[in-house]
Amino acid sequence: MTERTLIKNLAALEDGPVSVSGWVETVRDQKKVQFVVLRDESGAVQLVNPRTDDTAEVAATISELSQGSFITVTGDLKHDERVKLGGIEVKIATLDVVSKAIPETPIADDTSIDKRLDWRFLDLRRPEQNLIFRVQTTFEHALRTWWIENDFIEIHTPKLMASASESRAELFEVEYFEGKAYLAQSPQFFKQMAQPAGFGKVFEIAPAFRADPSFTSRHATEFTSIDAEISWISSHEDVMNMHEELIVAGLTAVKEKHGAEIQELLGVEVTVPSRPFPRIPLAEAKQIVADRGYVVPRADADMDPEGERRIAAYVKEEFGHEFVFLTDYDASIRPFYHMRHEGDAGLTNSYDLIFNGVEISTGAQREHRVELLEEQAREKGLDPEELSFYLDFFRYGVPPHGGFGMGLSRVIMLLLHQSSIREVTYLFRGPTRLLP
Ligand code: AMO
Repeated sequence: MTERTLIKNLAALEDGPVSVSGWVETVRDQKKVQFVVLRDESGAVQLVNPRTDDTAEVAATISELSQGSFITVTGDLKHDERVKLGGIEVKIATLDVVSKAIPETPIADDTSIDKRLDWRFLDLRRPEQNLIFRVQTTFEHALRTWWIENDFIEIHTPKLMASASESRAELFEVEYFEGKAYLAQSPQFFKQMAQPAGFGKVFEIAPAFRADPSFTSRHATEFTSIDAEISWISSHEDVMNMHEELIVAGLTAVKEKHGAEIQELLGVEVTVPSRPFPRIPLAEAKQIVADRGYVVPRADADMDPEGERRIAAYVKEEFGHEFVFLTDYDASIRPFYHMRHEGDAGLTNSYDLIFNGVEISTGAQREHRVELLEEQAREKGLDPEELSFYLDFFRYGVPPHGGFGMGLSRVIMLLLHQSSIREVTYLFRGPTRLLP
């Protein structure tokens, strides 16, 4: 038997016998000839069956063939420039229906996202979706490669926690034998633990959970968090430098491997950003958008989504850049573990990274002096007793350190100009979605 060839590899073969397997995308059942478009994980090809006495059996099978069925076909590959789909065609010799699909497909391309998610396994058959997850694979692989080349250690922190990892808000509580546990909102405390542990530089790509009841295009209740934490920094500037290098490595790989296909299927040009990315202190950013006609609602608050869009538009116009670091956030809107400015305790050594108008990441230098850390925790209404396991990390010697957390699906959404993280999450989790 001829071995299976992936459809993307057919074009490089000479005319002759081949075997292909995949699912039926379309059937054109004509009087004199039948056409089937067959798709697999790598592409699509046209299969042809001229109706003759010899091919009557195959013809009958094709007439019955439902869209979506998985089939294996052997036949003769022929290069023919007239064939629109890739200039090749397979003339069918045998057709084996391996798994039949119910003929009425529950979704179409114009079905609402919510219904498409109900049938995600069918939705994912679209070539655009397949591309999104190949891009994600390349992006993650490039980050990992960069980290490994730069001597980072990969860690896997537990997702079952005894206490909140970010704040008491948006916390999932689960029964845990006689007591309670909480799902990790981020690996924050335990990636920091690697610093007194003497690991130097660490990273993790893992799930994080937030009991966030909102239905925006950028929030999920479970998401993949990309985290890094490094020792011996002088300020958050060092964290931003590492963050930039990593993003450049990720997007360079994506552009090289998928740039042409992303342009063709999604109409998006991938730009590898130049370094350094623009940096604007938050207060200045708010002033810039105010001068351009939009006042961020609360003076003491974070940028709101409209503010993020506007500052991104300014940066694009002014610097031709899709990324901007907003820096030096007020201590009042940052967690207790962020280090404050030397000489101005109202500001933190922290940043948010905005990509195409949406926050993708938060980073900071951490406070490593335990007395200050305790004081800042108390200031935020936290009980140092409850945090004692964390505060202990800082009592036995610890280097200055910092890091960031970045939402994977936000990066992919903004990179590929998708309307929602639902489109780029393999299986989305939200307040009303636990299936499939
Ligand atoms: P923060 O809470 O800002 O910071 O989260 C970091 C990044 O994670 C992503 N993110 C989300 N993505 C989808 N759905 C959500 N509900 C959601 N919440 C957050 C965003 C966000 O920018 N420990 C700090 C990071 C650090 O300082 O190292 C933290 O978790 O892309």
